[in-house]
Amino acid sequence: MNSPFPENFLWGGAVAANQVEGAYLTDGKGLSTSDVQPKGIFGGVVPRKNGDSGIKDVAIDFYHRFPEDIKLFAEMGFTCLRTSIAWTRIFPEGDEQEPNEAGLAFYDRLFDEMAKYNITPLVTLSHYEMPYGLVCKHGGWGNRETIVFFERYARTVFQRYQHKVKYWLTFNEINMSLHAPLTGVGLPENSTKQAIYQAIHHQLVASAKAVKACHEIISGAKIGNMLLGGLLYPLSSKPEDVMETLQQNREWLFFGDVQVRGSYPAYMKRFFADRGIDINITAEDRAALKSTVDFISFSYYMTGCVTTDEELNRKARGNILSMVPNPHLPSSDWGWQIDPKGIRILMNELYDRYQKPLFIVENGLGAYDKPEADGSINDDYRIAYLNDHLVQVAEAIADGVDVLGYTSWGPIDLVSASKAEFSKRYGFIYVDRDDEGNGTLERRRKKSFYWYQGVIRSNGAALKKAESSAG
Ligand code: BGP
Repeated sequence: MNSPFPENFLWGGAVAANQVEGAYLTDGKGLSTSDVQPKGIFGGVVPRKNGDSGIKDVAIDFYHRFPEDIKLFAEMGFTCLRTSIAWTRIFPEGDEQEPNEAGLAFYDRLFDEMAKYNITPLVTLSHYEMPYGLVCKHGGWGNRETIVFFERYARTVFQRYQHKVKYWLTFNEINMSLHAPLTGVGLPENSTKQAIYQAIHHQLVASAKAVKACHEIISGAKIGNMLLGGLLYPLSSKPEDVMETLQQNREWLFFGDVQVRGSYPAYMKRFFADRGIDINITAEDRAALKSTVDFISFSYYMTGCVTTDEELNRKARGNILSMVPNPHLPSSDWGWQIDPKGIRILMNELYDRYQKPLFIVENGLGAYDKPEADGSINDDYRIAYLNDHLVQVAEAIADGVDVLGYTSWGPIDLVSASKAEFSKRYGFIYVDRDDEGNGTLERRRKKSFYWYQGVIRSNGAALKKAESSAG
């Protein structure tokens, strides 16, 4: 097909500090909420002392090997790399007055390396981690004071990297806090909805303050929010199901509504009242929320269905978002339903709702890869998945949606977020490591590496409309 992607479309991949860097206590880094969840965000807390082992402690050793990895990304033609800064490298406990210079210096080296290849950094301030010190000593985001600590951290990195980083994101998948309170807002997993929403409120204020600070400090910067694009369909055309779907979609769109529109949407008044939730919002908070994002970024992996049928809901309970499976879609090895058309629907919905540019900052297929006898990895399933999604991104662009770029999740194999597995691979680049942490960490190009290189080189013209993994 001819390229429907704009000339300056940013192509690349996305990683997160805690899933690639390793070096979890190196150069003065403090313990993060990710470090105390060695089995992932759904694997529980293991209070740990220095030296305990967990697969993320080394991850893929990006901390030391990033020059090799950036070179491989450049070989694929990346014009953008999304990564995050580990807050604990900069403020190890979270409440210090002065930053840790060794941590700041690391990201200087990383961004300089990217600049060598003209790779634009897209940097998340907080990707599924915060200083564990803030959780233990201050009660995480439940405490209003955390806004002050976060703003100090955000201003520090904006100052330091103002000439190197122009694209920023505030909190990764900010709407996940309801499902993973420790990871999202530094609260215990059994926290009440009241406590979680108050913490979320503090985080939304902090996000807006970061937007303001970014605009003040960095000329020409663009800063976005980051939503888990959890699009839900009604399972049936019953009006009850359609209404319930509207409500459940609002539960995650609420975050975007605040971050893009600068105030709480009207529907949340009833939502909170029905649940006996009473949020303390000060006049100062309301004023702060008025600093709104420049673009909307989101992750997209799957869609789900909503029903008011109690029996079906009972059966579905237990999966991450309590979604009911869609009978029309296949699933990945991990049971995530594959829905390429869903990304086009989601993009249209978000653009209709906000009229702000979108950035797809995560999308990909977690799958088992089996190296052949000669060591090659023929991941045609991954190529099919990505191809089909990108074809739908192109359709959305043709629909009129303004899109800044696309960074696929995990361009190099990394530790999975939900359960800290290594066997769930997303990469174009294979990393020799297993779930137990064995392996040489050697990097190898998979078949998808050359495929993505061709897609980027042709600015999307090499995508195949007919190929289909699903849907
Ligand atoms: C998103 C997270 C990522 C990433 C991805 C895939 O929710 O932002 O950090 O890991 O999901 O999930 P998983 O790693 O569990 O397969």
